[in-house]
Amino acid sequence: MDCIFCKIANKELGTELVYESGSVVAFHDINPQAPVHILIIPKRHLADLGEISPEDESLLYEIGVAVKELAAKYQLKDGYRLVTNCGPAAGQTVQHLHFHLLGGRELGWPPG
Ligand code: DGP
Repeated sequence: MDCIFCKIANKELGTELVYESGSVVAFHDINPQAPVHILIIPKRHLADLGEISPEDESLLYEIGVAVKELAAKYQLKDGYRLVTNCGPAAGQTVQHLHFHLLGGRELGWPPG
């Protein structure tokens, strides 16, 4: 499978990882929409949240820990947003589950 995020997770592209745990990595978004814009992904390929199964229970916890640690690392003490786009109507462009961690500015609501 030709998946750019699998290649990043496998360290094939030299993308700087800002966080890594057993099943998760995180890196800066190539097209940042906020001063802090990090993508948090599972190492294992899942197209989106629709593909999670009971075996991913600890993975989702691990992603939560990654969010918490990255929010502390990047000093997002005033708040942040965690977003996952699922499917074309939501604007998903990379078919590997990822969570956008956005912060460092005021974030409007509702999103576009
Ligand atoms: P989404 O629209 O939710 O599928 O967001 C995909 C994000 O992935 C988008 O904000 C740009 C980012 N992205 C795509 N390709 C690369 C890449 O090769 N490296 C990095 N760092 N980010 C990428």
